[in-house]
Amino acid sequence: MRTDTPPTIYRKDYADPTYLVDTVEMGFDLEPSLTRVATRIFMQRNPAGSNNEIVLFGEELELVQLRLNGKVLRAADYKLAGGVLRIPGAPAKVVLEIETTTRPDRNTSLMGLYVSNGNFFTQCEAEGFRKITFFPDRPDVMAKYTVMLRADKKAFPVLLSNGNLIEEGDLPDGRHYAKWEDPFKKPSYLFALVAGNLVCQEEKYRLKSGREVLLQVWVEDGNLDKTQHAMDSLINSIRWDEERFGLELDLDRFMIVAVGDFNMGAMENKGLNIFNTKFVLANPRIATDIDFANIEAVVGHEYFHNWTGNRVTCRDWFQLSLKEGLTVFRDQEFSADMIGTDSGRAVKRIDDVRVLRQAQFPEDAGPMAHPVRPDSFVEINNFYTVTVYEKGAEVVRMYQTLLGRDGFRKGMDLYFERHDGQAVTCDDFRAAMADAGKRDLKQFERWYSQSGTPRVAAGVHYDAKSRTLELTLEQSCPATPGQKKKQPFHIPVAVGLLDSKGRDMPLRLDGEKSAAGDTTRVLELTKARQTFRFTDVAEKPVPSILRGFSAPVVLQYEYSDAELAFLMAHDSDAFNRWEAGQRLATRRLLKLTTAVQAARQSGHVVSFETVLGNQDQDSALSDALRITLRDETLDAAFRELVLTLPSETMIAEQMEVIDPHAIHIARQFMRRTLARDLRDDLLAAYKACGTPGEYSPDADASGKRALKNVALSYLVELDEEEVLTLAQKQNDEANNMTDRLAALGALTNSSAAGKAAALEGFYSEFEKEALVIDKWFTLQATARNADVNTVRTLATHPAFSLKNPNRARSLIFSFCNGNPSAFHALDGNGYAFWAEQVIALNGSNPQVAARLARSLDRWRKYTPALQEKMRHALQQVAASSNLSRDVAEVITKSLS
Ligand code: 0A1
Ligand code: ZN
Repeated sequence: MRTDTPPTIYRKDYADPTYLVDTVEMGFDLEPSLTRVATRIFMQRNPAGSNNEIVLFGEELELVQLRLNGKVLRAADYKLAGGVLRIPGAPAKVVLEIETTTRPDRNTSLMGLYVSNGNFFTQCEAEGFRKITFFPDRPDVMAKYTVMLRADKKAFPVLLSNGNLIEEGDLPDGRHYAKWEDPFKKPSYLFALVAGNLVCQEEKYRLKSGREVLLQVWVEDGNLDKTQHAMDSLINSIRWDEERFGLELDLDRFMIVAVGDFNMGAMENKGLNIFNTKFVLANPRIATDIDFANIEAVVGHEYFHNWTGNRVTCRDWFQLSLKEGLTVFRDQEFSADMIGTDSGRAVKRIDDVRVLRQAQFPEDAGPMAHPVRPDSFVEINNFYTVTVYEKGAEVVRMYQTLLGRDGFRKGMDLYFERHDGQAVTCDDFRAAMADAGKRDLKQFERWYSQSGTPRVAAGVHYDAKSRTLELTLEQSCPATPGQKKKQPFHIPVAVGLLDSKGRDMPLRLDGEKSAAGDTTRVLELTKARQTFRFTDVAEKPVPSILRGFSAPVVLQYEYSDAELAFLMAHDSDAFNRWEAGQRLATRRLLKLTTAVQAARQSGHVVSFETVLGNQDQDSALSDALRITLRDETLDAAFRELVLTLPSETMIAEQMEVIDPHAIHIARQFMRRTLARDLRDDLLAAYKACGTPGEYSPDADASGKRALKNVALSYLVELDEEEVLTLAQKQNDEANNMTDRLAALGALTNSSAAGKAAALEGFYSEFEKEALVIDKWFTLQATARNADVNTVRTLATHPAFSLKNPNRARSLIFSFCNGNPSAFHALDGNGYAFWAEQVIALNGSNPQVAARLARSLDRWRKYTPALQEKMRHALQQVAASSNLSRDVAEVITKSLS
């Protein structure tokens, strides 16, 4: 392990900046091998600062010259160490001029200024601006920027930066320039420039106020047939933010640029959003329904940041969820509103909760667990997490649940009224909500300060004589790193009661004059244990608790199988209807998993099929799924969700000790059983949803495709000629990527004769479409018969490159995170492969490496044999030299 342990940064150590910046003027002479940057910073001493030392950050920069108020500084005038440049004893008003050079074409970290496919791009969040120049690179230093870009005109015909283009022209020697001015103050992490050979689709759009704005989507030549959906999504986002939150686009020009090499999804740079191509480029030929939906969500997300993040930003990086949790909540609501129907909203809600449970709950239970507002970090890049984003969004959603939609809007209005143009904290946001809603939200603060997923155990007692129902809720929260004991959370629990016919009963709480009109009630659980008494309850009800997933908790309630089937058939709350099915399936899957383990232990297993087949034959799940599958009053999208079994990762989370192989065998057995039990209904659904027609990504059409394709995936489990022919036909005739990929996946996971040819045909057809080739790699890495050797072989394919994050994710991450039974092979070869890849990535791109490093962070949850091998692999990474701060933090925390 590296000896110089990187320092930990603590939230409690926050100190105001010593100097504030008014304006920044930058000049770039862009050349891939050596770019010169001249920066002029107009700064003033901050009255709130503690001294007169100017503190600037700079990394991987060549410092050419430094001038303070016109005077060249000599080495003795400042201190430069560990990426920090300090100028002590500075005057109250300072003009600092800095000349630096960087080498963009050697920048493989994709932070700061880098080259992708011959074009220049920047990525400055969180601390990338310091790779461009020395600067007080912290979000609470906000300034106005003017940027001059100069470059060779032929190689880099397009020159973009934040704000408005105020001047452009030619220079000697075939060079040209463009000058950009951003009228708004911004933190340095929102700075951006793009230079290169790009083309754009543009549209003029009239805002509600009547002002006209110019919208552009920039891509590489040849991709203009893939920008319409992003443009539509942008226009819908602009309209939605005006309507739902009264927030108008504040610039005259708004640009989106797509880049093929990008560490994350996209970036909200002021007026110049830079996107991973994955979240821009789409047409029916290359993109799936999920891609279309993701593009809409990410375009919305980045656009919504313009207010929640840019106009009001974060005081420090511990407050990251202030902008991220809020903006994810906004993009979730946007996507839901774009579907428009109640059932569509429910489908979106289920999707979001699935992500939370699949990724965030495990994080919150592992060694990297942290509060939504962390107290410390080593590397901030490691804290762009599902906790900060998705749990953060749940926390914001709870304000809306507690205050109501109108109350939440009032809170948002007050937040902007108070803080526009400022860098603030999560506490400021909470205060705006509390003040606008006249509510005491003090206890609510614990959602920001305590990590871990709370448990809410429910118990009911019905007394027929007094017609009362007592609902007792008891909360607890498991210990997490650095937090042994937790205080009670303020938890909104939405509850309804179903009568024996499955209808919602009127709800009247003890002490109320009459039942409220609403048949869902939000109870506020604030103590460790609380009892709520409902009166006038005519018969013993089946409770529907945590409707709409009203809080990010685990609900513990002992439903009988019959009650779950009843809720699946009747609950008016679509989320809980789906939830009941998941509970039923999980219960059965856990039983089967235990049976596999027992059989294995007994030694003489002929076939698991026989062993599991002898399990008590329980048709409750098949029967309940059949009812749902046949119910045409339900959206196809909803039926697809009900039919989809909890993932292997989700099942693993329910186990004390994770046994990936037993889980896999059990789940596969259940899929085959369901396919057999539901064969005719699945075929009928497949045929009913199978009218191709012209492709549209709308909710109804994509829902039908989803149902059709989940039916197909079950049916191929039967390995029948008839079904394999269907899959082959769909593969050959599909007019869109959703159906094509589903068919290819079905074939790949079957014994179909044509599967190798289908894979090859797919590759040659889409060879030029990088995003589709990513899908090709993923499909094979997650295929049922894939093992580490499959992946090793694919890694030698000429189209594979570890340097491109999307490609690395498509193969390596997909295997390590998306194929648990193969990755966790008993021989430990999956882990050895993982260690190699982490070490390789650490050298080129620490951020991406650290993400991969997390694949083993829950190693202590696994069977002893696997644990031992995982620890070995972790130690191997720990022992390697030149470990980045990013990877070192993850590995150290995993092993501690
Ligand atoms: N703020 C972006 C996320 C983002 C963070 C870091 C990045 O580079 C390392 C890039 C993007 C968002 O929430 O969309
Ligand atoms: Zn964001």
